[in-house]
Amino acid sequence: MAATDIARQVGEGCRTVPLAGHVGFDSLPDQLVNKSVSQGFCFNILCVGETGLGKSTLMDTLFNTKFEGEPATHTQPGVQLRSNTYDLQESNVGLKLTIVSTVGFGDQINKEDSYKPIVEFIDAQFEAYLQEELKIRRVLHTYHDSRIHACLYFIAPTGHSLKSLDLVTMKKLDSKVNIIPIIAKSDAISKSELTKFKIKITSELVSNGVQIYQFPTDDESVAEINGTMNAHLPFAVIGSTEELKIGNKMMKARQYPWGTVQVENEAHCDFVKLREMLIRVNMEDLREQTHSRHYELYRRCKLEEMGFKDTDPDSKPFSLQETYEAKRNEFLGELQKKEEEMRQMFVQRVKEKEAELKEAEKELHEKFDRLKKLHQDEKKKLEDKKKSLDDEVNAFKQRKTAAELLQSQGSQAGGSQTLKRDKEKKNNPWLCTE
Ligand SMILES: Nc1nc2c(ncn2[C@@H]2O[C@H](COP(=O)(O)OP(=O)(O)OP(=O)(O)O)[C@@H](O)[C@H]2O)c(=O)[nH]1
Ligand SMILES: [Mg+2]
Repeated sequence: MAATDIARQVGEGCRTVPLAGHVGFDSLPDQLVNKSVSQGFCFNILCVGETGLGKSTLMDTLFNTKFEGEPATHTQPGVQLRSNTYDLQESNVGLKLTIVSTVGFGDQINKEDSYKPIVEFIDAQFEAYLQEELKIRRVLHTYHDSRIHACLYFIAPTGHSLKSLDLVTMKKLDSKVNIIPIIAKSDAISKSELTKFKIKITSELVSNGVQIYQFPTDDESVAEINGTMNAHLPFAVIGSTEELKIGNKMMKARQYPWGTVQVENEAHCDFVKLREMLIRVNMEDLREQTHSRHYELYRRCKLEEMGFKDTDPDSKPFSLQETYEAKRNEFLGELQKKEEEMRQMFVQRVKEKEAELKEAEKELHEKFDRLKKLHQDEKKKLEDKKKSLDDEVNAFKQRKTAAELLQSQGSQAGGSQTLKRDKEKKNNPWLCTE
């Protein structure tokens, strides 16, 4: 490279200076590559699709391995996300691959909230990254970035049109993640139907304003292939880990009684196109778009929600300190307001309780007075009764004394007559006394 070629001009005030010889900063790109390779890469794929649509099989086929994972049942009460991370190595490049798969998607009768766990999962990964970024001691170079870089949306090979669940879910996700729609198990649909199905899906996505990921065409080296591939979306894929001998080569294929479908045959399906676009050509762009577009949007909304702005109403730069102070004052104001409300409520409650207690006290007093009066009446009645009984007893006693007196007088008179009769009986034993 000529010395003059190396010269750079930055802005108006910069001078172009020719170099007299080799300096060495042309190795900067190599330094970057070496650093990146030694640090390793990470890539996170989210597979959204109904149970049994071939998500796990496609991942196994894409990465030419067998990842763990049990098939899901159709009896899940709601949608869940299952995440697994693997360390992969190809040549000297290390890749931390995370595969997140939906479990139970489309299995519920009411599918209204099916997209929510997916949106929440994506947001949670953004939030974790934002929290790391906002830390005083942040270690972003060793941080395991779990943000979703690509969302493979599995469309059932119905041959008709997109289900409303697909449209709703994709619409909710399109501002958060790079969506690559794929027609799953495309061996279940005939070639002519597939062409119509692709057109139908594309027109439905456009008419519903769903933004799917477009392979970038701004880089000259990949503009042509990416432009061609954009026209092939959604890719119709087939997955299989089974290897069959075709000709004299072992190939991934699915064998049927009437023939064999070759996964890597472009005349049979778009698997190779998907692998090329997702892994070999655009992996870095997907990572970049996730950071610069989707995460940036999340971060902006979140920080604005927290009260941070870049400029104040007079277009002056907004200082972090001022924002913090303003937010703190707002928070303290709200706290005071809440405290005052609680105090008022407490006073009100105390007053109510006091009134209730007073009322109860009054009722008790009235009851006491009533009972006291009742008691006095009762007492008076009893005293009257006692008095009348005493009088009766006295009268009885008097009558008794009089009767006893009479009796004793009577018995004295009766006694002298008996004596006279005894004497007569002695003298005359035959005298009858009766
Ligand atoms: N015809 C056909 N069958 C496929 C294809 N891919 C996978 N299958 C079969 O579909 C069945 C389910 O595949 P999985 O990969 O377990 O599906 P999944 O989406 O991971 O299922 P869950 O994890 O249970 O939701 C298996 O029997 C696969 O062999 C395909 O491209 N075409
Ligand atoms: Mg699975």
